[in-house]
Amino acid sequence: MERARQSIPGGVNSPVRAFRSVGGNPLFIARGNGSRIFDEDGNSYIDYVGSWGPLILGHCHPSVVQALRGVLETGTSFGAPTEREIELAELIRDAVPSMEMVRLVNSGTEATMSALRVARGFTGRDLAVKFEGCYHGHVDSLLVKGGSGMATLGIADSAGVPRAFAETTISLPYNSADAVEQAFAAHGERIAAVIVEPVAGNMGCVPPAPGFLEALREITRRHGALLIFDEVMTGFRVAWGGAQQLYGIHPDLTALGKVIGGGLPIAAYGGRAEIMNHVAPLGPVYQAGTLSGNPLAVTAGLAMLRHLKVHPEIYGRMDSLAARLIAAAPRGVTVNRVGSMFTLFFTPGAVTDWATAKVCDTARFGRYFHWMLERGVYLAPSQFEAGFLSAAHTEEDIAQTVDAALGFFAAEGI
Ligand code: KE4
Repeated sequence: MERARQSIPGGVNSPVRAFRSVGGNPLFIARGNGSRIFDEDGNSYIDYVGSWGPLILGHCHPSVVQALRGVLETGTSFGAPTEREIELAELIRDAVPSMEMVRLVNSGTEATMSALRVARGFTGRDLAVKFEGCYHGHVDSLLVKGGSGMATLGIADSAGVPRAFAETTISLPYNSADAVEQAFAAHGERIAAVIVEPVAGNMGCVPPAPGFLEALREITRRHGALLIFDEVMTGFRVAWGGAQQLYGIHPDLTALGKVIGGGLPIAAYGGRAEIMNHVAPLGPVYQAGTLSGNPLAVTAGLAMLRHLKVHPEIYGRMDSLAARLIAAAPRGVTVNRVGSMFTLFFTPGAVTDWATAKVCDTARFGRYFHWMLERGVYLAPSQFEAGFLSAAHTEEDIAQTVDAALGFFAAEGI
């Protein structure tokens, strides 16, 4: 860690990896296999981070490894169209019918940034609505927090974001359809899009309240704004067709990432053809990428998605294992779960938005995190993140995890 800090800010290439909110130094990981990761000291951990979602089949799944082996010596990148990019786009369209056209990019941030730009280009409007506690990558205009009132323009939540950028975003309480109505009443004709995590994962796992997504669909349609589902985390995770399949809502645009790359850098955005036809080279909205549709990443993504497609039973199995995992939670702890993504919140109250998530006892979460780590269980190093099961997790993994957690609850007297 000291050596890393000499060359890399905070010693990490992404802030959440630094263990800042739980204390201590991050582990340096040497390798992964199945449901486990191994640190440089040879310690083994049951992994509930899964690279923050991508590794739904676990580490080094044979189908992904074999597929990559098969293409390693055919070239790593050409900067030209390849057939397998079409195959991945077709597979995504098959799983997510609302994505009539798909553009591959390299990160979830690129996917949401591009979807927002297309929405602005298509509608000719500038404003966007997001929700507090939702994270859509480090897009300048989306790194904002809510203003004082429901309809006030956003305030930058990061240095380096110009006020003018922040003020193009209105940040509202998640699960509040009334707040969205108020924002549109005040700014409706200027709002290009509402972007939402259909199941929030970045304040911890927070499912949509009954009727919330339906309200977003109806309000945006009524005001001529677009509905963007940020399914970077939920895509192919909560169901084969993502949250939009689970809740039966058709957004205008969708952002995907994580799982579709099989652990390599791939993301995508897409939606109705009449909207996506505005993207260069067809239309006036510019978006590009040197490594977009990279042959190695596409190969890994195709292998993972094809495996998921022929093994739909994986979702049911992960669902029942996850249900067993969280059954151990005591009364003083609130658990939210959608399929194989879940969060234990150290608060007795329901967690339905950022206001109810942020009251969690984060110091207790820090103790929980380290207690579990010492017992070979690797959790997301923040109360405000989702945990993930994979197809590789076993009954023994669950039993070991539950045993360690029960020990913590007893030690803390909850
Ligand atoms: P990336 O640019 O990190 O690939 O994706 C950004 C993103 C967009 N949308 C959603 C719903 C996301 O969850 C993310 C990224 N998620 C975080 C963890 N919650 C990635 C971990 C990190 O930042 O290192």
